[in-house]
Amino acid sequence: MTRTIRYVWAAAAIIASTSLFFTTVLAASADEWSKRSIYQIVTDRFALGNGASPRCDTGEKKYCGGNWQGIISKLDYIQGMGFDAIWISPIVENIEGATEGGEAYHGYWAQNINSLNAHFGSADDLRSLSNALHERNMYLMVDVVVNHLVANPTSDSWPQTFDYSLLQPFGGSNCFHPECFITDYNNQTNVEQCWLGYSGLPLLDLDTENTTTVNTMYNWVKDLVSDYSIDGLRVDTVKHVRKDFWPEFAANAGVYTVGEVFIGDVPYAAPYTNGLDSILDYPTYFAVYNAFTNGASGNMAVIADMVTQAQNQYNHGTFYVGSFVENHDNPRIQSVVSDQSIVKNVITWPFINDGIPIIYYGQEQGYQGGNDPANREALWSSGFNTESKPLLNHIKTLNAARKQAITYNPSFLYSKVNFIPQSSASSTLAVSKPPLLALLTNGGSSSTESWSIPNSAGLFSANETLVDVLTCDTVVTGSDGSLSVTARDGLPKVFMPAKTLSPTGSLCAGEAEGPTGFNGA
Ligand code: ABC
Ligand code: CA
Repeated sequence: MTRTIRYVWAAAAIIASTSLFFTTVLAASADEWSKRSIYQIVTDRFALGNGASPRCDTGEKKYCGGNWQGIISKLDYIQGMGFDAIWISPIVENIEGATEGGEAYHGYWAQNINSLNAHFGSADDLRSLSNALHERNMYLMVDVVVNHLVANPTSDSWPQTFDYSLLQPFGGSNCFHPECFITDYNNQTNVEQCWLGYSGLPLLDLDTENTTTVNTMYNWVKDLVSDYSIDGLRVDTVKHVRKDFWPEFAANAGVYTVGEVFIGDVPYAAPYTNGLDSILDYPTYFAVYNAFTNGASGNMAVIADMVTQAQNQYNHGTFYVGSFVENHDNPRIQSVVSDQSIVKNVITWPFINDGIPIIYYGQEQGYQGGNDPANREALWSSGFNTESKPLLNHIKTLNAARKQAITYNPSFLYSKVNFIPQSSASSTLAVSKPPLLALLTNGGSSSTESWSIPNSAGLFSANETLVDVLTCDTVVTGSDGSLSVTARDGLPKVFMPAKTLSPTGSLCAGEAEGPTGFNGA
């Protein structure tokens, strides 16, 4: 009897520790991330743990007070929009005080990679964030920088001098490339071995050809992921480090890695998808940005062309790319476009494209900041309003639609979006990945646009009811299964067959024809 009880206790202890393990560590692969949807946060600008709303002037380039406890306090806000992952700013200790470029509030100017940025909180705070996310089955993605560290110059003579002992754990000029600034983006050695920045604020370029330095970085990333139960990494400045550095870095990370290769060109970007799991899809970003922000001269056909190139040239195609339309380095869409129909089209893009959607904090609140630093506004000044925020609701619906599509179609995540040719190719786009069909336009709210989907596209059956999940309006296909849509509002449309929606689900339940209770959303 005693023995049986002991066994029961032992089993309970194992179950308890196993479930503890699963709630605190989700370290996730590219496949696991591909189902997710990411909310990108600039930690200093998102929320304060004490709920305060200090003044934050982006132009001053100073710390405004956001921290990891602040993120914990607003997880309902993020999850409520349907996101199940966040990407936060780099977490390590940065150069302190004012530099010529302001303070290191963004986190990209590391000084000691073995200690945390105290402005954002303590190691316990970061672990609490990681645990709080995992308890909600959400993932934590951390931004990491390998390419450089930052110290103020100690003399203005050339080459400049620095107190290398501040740069830990490297601590010597022999761990860095000799000082030279990048002058020629067509010369890859120059891009990799010269320095970002300028003499007023140089980013000291790590010697990633030096075996000791390289191994330090490999060990560092391994420990970082395990110390804070990180589920994925956004890797900074990837094109500034030789390509064959990355495979072993990714292997040591052991979680999904998505790299920043800031370039508008697919052939240039593609090789980086071999070393890391994937990249942030900048080529498609530029195509989308240009198509929607140039009025009548914007060309939607370029988007289809770019995505097709990416599908064909990236390793794993576009299945693991980060798909985004705003971030902290580029002007927000609403800094250049105010027409809300166009804005809604742009926001629709990452959710209907291949890959993992990423929304940059503040887009849901209609933020309008232009170039860095204006695009790093404090989110607390919005009051985290979830009422009367049309873009927030738009994002929530799109997250739900994508989740429902993933649930409905088992091969959704491993199918490529297909572009159905349209007669007005520069102003309309028909993007299909069953059960989603998105009709987009850059025409704006006073335009009249038409789309037609021939029966040869093989998408629908005769007289089939489709629901635009953004409005819950319905259309019915023709007797041959073709579809014609004309609209005078310039709004995006995301159609799903009524049979793929549930009468008890969150998406247009009144129009749904799927089985009751069938709904992932
Ligand atoms: C500071 C100031 C800014 C000022 C800048 C020069 O210095 O705040 O006002 O304009 C961090 C901070 C920044 C800070 C920088 C420099 O450090 O966040 O505020 O800017 O001190 C990553 C991060 C980024 C971070 C760093 C540095 C790197 O996302 O937030 O910045 O850790 C290059 C890098 C890229 C980097 C980006 C900011 O700069 O490659 O990794 N982002 C061309 C080049 C790109 C270049 C880009 C922007 O310009 O090819 O390499 O990115 O400078 C397309 C072309 C592209 C072209 C674009 C503009 O057009 O195909 O090639 O990109 O069509
Ligand atoms: Ca470099």
